Amino acid sequence: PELWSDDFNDFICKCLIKDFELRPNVLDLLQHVFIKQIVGRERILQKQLIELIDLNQQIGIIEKTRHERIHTKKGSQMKSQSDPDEVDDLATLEVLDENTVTEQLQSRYGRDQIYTYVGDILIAVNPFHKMEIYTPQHTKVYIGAKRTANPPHIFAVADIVMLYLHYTTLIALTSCVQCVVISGESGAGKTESAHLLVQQLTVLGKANNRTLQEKILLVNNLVEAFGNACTVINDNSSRFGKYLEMKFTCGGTVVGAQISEYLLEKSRVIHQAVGERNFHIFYYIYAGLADRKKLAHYKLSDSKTPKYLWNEHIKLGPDIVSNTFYKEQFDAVEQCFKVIGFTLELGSVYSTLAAILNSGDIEFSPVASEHQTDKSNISNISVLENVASLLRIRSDEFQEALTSHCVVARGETIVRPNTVEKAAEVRDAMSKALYGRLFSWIVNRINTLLRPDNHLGEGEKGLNIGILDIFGFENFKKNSFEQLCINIANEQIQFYFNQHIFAWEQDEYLNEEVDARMIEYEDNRPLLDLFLQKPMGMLSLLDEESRFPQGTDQTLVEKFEDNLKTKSFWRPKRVDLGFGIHHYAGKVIYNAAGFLAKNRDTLPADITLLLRSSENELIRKLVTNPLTKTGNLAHTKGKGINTMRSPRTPTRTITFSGEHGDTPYHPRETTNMRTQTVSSYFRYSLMDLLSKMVAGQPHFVRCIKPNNDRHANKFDREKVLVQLRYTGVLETAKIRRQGYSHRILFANFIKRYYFLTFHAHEEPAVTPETCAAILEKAKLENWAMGKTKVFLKYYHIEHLNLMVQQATQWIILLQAFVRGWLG
Ligand code: AOV
Ligand code: MG
Repeated sequence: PELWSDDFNDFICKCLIKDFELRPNVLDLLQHVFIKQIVGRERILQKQLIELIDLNQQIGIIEKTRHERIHTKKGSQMKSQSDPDEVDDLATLEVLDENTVTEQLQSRYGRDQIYTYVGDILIAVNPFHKMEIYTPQHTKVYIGAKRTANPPHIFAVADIVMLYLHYTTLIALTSCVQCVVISGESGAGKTESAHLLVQQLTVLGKANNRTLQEKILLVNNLVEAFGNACTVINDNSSRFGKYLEMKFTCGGTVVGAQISEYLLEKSRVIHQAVGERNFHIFYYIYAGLADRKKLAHYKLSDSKTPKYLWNEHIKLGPDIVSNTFYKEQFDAVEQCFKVIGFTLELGSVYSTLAAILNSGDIEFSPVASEHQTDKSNISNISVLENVASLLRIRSDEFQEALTSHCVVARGETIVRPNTVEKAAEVRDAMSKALYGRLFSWIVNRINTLLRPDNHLGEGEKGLNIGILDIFGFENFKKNSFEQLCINIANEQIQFYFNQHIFAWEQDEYLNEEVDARMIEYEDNRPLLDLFLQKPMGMLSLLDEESRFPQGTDQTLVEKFEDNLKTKSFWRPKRVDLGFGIHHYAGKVIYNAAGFLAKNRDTLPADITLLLRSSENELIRKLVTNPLTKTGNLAHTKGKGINTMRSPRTPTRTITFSGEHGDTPYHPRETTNMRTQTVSSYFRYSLMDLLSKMVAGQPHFVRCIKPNNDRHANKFDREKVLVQLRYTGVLETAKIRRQGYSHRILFANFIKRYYFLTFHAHEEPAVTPETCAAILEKAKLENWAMGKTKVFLKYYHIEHLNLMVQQATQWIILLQAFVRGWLG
């Protein structure tokens, strides 16, 4: 046929597709037809083509051998139990029980196969040692390869996500947003997985702009220096939730990134539990500034460790300032700042951090006088002056704001003294607020610097891949308000997973009258209600009690006990202020001490006003500018924010929290400091996050922690089993084997795939028969037809998508080469 005509494309397309499973044959053909003719004409082209063919042949060979082992073109081939060989996909196991699944994971882990699929979900077992599976060669091998062609890998997830993204460019059928949800308990490997994904996605996103690629890679490092800390579970534990969105043009080139941060654990700034540390950045800056002989400039001393950094291990300054790792990290963080584009503000950032460190050392003493025992004084005025000079505020006003407060009564302003405890509270509240706002400011600044606007054409919305990495489920010896919030967030993510994997899918079988067995799964909805319902949920009760001036942590726990009548909540005996919750991931005993104060989280107006008068622009910004989130607030406003629609099944809704008509608000957008509480902000944050996720097509990565000791090569069966149970891995495997994870309207299916079977100019009728013809031609089995939709298994869609991709890729390639060859 005539070159570049529709018929020519059809011809090429068909010969490629026909031999899809035997790609080397196609390559022979190519070599035959093209290389011979190129010889002597275009040496460079020839070389390139051979390289490409080499690469594809390599992939093709691995593909062939692997292929036969797992999925054949007939679909999923079940492994028999007697087969000692491991499977890459648990959904293909013939015997699906806890034992077999754990055994599989264990034997794979023993062979350093940390990744395993459960259908389209990736399980990652933390190796706790450096693995040689993230090299540039691995990057290459996983690009555009069929999933079964290579061992399971996080890079393969990146590829699939990208593939989905490309479809949105071809035909805007699915949502333009892909969303990778990484879950698992603390220390399971979520943050590492998120890094690896971003790494692979920047390669796939062909960032032609090297600096942009570099910037995006550094974003995680930067925010983690400020938002991560050492806990007893994880030396690099995320103390905030992070949703990183990578932005792409419709052509698939990465052009920017945006981060949303959720619920930073600010209390860590002023206090850390036994065996834990403050946020990394404080140690980095302390050591880094010492290294540069700049401690004095920032009013720090190398012999006297700031109190906020004290813990049982480190009491002495030299331990930190001589730490070379910290120094290197400080240089690295500064490099991140500079590459991303922070410039003039760096000095102010350091001053703010130094001011926070110094604040912790301000001490108060009671003023001994007959009448006023509740008054306090600053014991070390020089420290206070240091903080004032770092913050560029007046020290006399600062002293006043710490040791007294204004009350407005009957139109009159009265100044009341602060007790020593109260003054220390104000000091700590300021430190927490400054840090929290600094963190948000950094995130906002990154978002401004990496905004994709300049790279997208007029009116071009672009495509979007979001990666969610939150703090994992935690159960310490002592659990406080922070753990409660963290665990509620995980509970919500688990709920979202259940909705997607089980509830919505099974509903559709009923609606479409498709015969499929229903899978039982653990529904954690009652638990979410326990926390989030209004007015009687835990967070509402907490807010209510926080509003009572006479409320105490004791009255709070009593209130919980009186109102929360469910098996999931109980009061353990012999634990003062204790209460227990049976979470999806296990039982946790909380201690309510400090709950009310932590929830109120008030920054006195006097301090705010004082900071607003700072001569430092950054400080002023932190307290005046409403730092709006990147979150799409408008999107949720007005609608009744608590119910979100599933994009796939418009009739289903997912309930987040509270009653209908609740109005979300952002604490930083309101000036009324009295009404906001951490829990109401938390509720809003969760909603904001979920509204983003629900709008996208999710992909799940489930991280598993093989042991509690962070040992390499140690697989604690019991530990793993518990995680498999609570994450519902077994049920997931069952539904992935029996169910149909993809449901596509006939018309959309035909629009997307007809050219695999029909001529480009043909217009096949929108009927189940046309769909069946396409599926049969692709040699797929085990699909089902509903009333309006085609029901496909996860591997069907992979197969089809890859066919389309290969076809289009090769067409483009051939066209390019022939064009070159024709001269
Ligand atoms: P997390 O994000 O799930 O915990 P991390 O991603 O921080 O857990 O992983 C904890 C540690 O496990 C890392 O610091 C690494 O030492 C190790 N690790 C995890 N994944 C890998 C991997 N693929 N290869 C090598 N080492 C790995 V938390 O943030 O605490 O919930 O709040
Ligand atoms: Mg983490």
